Amino acid sequence: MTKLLGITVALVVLVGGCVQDATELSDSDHIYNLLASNGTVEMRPLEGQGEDGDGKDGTHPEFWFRQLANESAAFEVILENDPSTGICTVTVVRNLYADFYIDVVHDGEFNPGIKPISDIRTRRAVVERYDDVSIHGGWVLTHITPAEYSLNSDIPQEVFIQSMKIYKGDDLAWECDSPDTFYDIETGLPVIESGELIRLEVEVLHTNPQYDPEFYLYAHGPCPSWPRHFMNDEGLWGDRVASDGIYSYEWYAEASSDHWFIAADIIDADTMLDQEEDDYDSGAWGMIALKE
Ligand SMILES: [Ca+2]
Ligand SMILES: [Ca+2]
Ligand SMILES: [Ca+2]
Ligand SMILES: [Ca+2]
Repeated sequence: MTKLLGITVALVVLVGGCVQDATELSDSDHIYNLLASNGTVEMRPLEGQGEDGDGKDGTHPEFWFRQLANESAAFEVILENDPSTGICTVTVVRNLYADFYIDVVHDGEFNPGIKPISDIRTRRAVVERYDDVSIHGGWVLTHITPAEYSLNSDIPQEVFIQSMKIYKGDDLAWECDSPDTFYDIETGLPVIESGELIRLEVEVLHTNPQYDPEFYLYAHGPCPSWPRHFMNDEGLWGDRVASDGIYSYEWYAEASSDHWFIAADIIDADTMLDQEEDDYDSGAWGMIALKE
């Protein structure tokens, strides 16, 4: 049975004038509080500035970035089975309202158009209840899937991420070819050390290509100078084989005080080639990468 949880976090609840302590919360409340406090389930909004691409031949915008319009901490948790069994699969859903600033006029001036973004971010998780109920009623996070970013507007989504691989040097450190794949949070997440040579390889799908290039693809992560860099299939910047459908970006991981979030972010060329039309079309996958 599927059950929707409220979006308000309540560590103590008032019932009939009495304050109940955390041990009287329901399993649903405990699971929500666990997920609200665990950074591993974070789904970052991929906002802010970054590298635009080569920027010189006029085929890329002069500037683009997403700016959050309304980012509350609220999210929705859908329980996929009865938590009384002691193990529960959940879906975590978080909306994203933002503006897509895009400037395609290469005149050295920032004179953008703005396209509205309405996205939904989804990831699934497995939680298990242990005997020690002192924290979150005994509920512990054990597995997560990647976060998947999809359009939540009337515009049909035509661009999709199909796979992600993270290499450390020449060694494959993490891979995913379905956003429904669960990863053990102790042993299955990518772990990255500052200064390591990282390569992200991505495969994508465009269901209705109209332009050449068909889309623009970006890596988000602990990259140099900007948190976002253009990915290519032209044998450049770490791309091992040109024109094989595998897009790449390679970099030395920047230092960070927090865990990283690595995402592959595809934007339709139709969105990127003008700054007037209300046609934002994008998809992304993102995964937490633990700091070693
Ligand atoms: Ca301009
Ligand atoms: Ca390639
Ligand atoms: Ca367009
Ligand atoms: Ca489109």
